[in-house]
Amino acid sequence: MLRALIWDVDGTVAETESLGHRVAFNQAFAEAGLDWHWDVALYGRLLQVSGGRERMLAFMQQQPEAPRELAEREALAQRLHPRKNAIYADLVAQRRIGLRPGVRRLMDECTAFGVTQAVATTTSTRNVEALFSAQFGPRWQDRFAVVVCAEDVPSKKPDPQVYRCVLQRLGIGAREAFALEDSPNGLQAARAAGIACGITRSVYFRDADFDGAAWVRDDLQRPVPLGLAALQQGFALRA
Ligand code: XBP
Ligand code: MG
Repeated sequence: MLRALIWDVDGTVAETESLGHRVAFNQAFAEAGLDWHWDVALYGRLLQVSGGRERMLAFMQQQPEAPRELAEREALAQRLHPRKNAIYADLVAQRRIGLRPGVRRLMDECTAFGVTQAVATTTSTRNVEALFSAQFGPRWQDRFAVVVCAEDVPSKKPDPQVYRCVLQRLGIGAREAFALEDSPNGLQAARAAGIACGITRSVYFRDADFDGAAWVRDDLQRPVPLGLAALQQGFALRA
């Protein structure tokens, strides 16, 4: 029986990677006097690494002008990351990035039919707060029983830790949940936790391999199958 729908945030709820995080990284680099610019294609490759701080470290490994010592690179990433997130928070507060099609409808439908919702993301808490308060208002937390972010789990997707943590906090089994993701790393994380997962492909993952997904869609505009139990609960969602 479906008891909880678990949302990824970046790429799934909104196109935050291309329109938000990438832009914010570039601004943070420029402000720090670094001659680094992540264009759309490069950022797409860098997205193989989850986590903004980790992504910067992976990039620096291949940058001749990056600090040579690992400790220095880590210190630089540590310094840039909060600034990047502050820039990102400003961008989403201005509502420059909207929800992807069908997201609000599906969330509202879950609320109406009593399906618990949760968040499983590798982004920072502050980023979720910024996006969701801009889109849903100051009481956005009422929509979600559990929100697990980067600060809560040390290992990022594709590690299943974030999903295991959500299940534990909800007090439900993997087969009672359904995850929504946009990326192969996210799919892998959900599946490794034993959770069925539907894919709403974001711009960077249009051609990615989503083997093991319950279904793959370009967006959530049309009703999506969330399992038989959802139908029994009277969902407008269908297979
Ligand atoms: C999201 C991420 C995050 C964001 C940036 O992945 O990997 O790193 O790109 O956020 P997912 P931070 O959608 O799979 O959860 O800079 O706060 O890490
Ligand atoms: Mg994502």
